[in-house]
Amino acid sequence: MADFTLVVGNKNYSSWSMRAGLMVRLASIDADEVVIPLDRPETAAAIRKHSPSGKVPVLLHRGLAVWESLAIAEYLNELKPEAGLWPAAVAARAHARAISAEMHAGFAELRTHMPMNIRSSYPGKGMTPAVRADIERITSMWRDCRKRFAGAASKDDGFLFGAFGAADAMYAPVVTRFRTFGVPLDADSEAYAKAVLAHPAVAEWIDAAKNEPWLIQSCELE
Ligand SMILES: N[C@@H](CCC(=O)N[C@@H](CS)C(=O)NCC(=O)O)C(=O)O
Repeated sequence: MADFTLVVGNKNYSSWSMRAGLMVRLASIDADEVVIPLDRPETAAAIRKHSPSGKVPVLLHRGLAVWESLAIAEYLNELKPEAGLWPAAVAARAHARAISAEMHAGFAELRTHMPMNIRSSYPGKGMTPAVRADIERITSMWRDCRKRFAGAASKDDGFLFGAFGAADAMYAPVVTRFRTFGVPLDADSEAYAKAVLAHPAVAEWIDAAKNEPWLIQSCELE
């Protein structure tokens, strides 16, 4: 049994689980994984056994439960600062935390109208003026990060701050939503989306999502 356990929901539908799952992979810790299928009669009780908020993800470590995706990022960063979850430079680090917090707190229109569903394809659906505004804000942040911070990092693998980090994990489910809903992207955002999808931890999560047996009917659009 590993020292850590990450409790998540369906990999196909649970964007917050994906974020924490990617962060755990980045931190290179040995973690067991418990997947609790969402939207079933037994779901709430099963989650409550591990998570005081009644939500996933939750990271369990030596009697401690850490819930909320951003708190999990900070906990992993404290234990494994060498993993580079946040950028090394102070200004880049502040910016990475700000855009991650903006994701955590915002983009309700995008999240409502383009729900995460990795294995499905709904090109053209879900677009409204408010969703478009969310997409414009997100892609302008991506372009700005790439321009201001990625080139100045010690390593630029095509991600927001050079190397894949917690901020990229926060936006990875947005990238998969853009694919599910066939959202056309400008050239720089498309290059970033491709880099995210090609990252081994993201590719592994997507594969697992595609192979899950569960279906949540309310998340499947017509
Ligand atoms: N703000 C939380 C959001 C967690 C969240 O909303 N999780 C959803 C799944 S994506 C959940 O656990 N829902 C409970 C349920 O469906 O029963 C975070 O950042 O971790």
